[in-house]
Amino acid sequence: MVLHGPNLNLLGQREPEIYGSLTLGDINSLLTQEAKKHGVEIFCLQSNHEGNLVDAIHQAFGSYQGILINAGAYTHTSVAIRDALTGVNLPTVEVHLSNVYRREEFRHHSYIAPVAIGQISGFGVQSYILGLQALVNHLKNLS
Ligand code: CA2
Repeated sequence: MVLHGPNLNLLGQREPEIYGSLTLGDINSLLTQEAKKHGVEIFCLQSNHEGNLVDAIHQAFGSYQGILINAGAYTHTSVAIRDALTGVNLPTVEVHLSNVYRREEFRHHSYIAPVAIGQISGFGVQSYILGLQALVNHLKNLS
């Protein structure tokens, strides 16, 4: 399951200097193509609402093998999303388009990173592609 958090629906329409010019639809298409190369299926969902993201994480349990998540600003605030990830205990990779460590101090802390396999930040859409590759590789090594 691929989860996109708040405001990521604005991609391609605002702040291209930070987040690039691709839309969320473009990113989902690129991820779908990449997934096919690896013989896996993905389901992509974006929400601006913390509870919806929590619900989606719960629904991933039993239906999906792993989670690729850009929780947007909730990365830095949401104990609820972290608890949901801990609760379902699915392998999770955290991604960010921008390098959060080059930005404001409040973006340097992630509630998700300690419960994720790993984090990829700063490579634009490549962060998602690399994150998907890392997640698939991790899952294939488990089986
Ligand atoms: O770099 C990332 O991927 C972020 O997760 C993006 C979040 C930000 O709060 C995180 O610190 C880092 C913000 C997403 C907002 O996306 C927009 C896209 C276009 C226009 C406005 C916002």
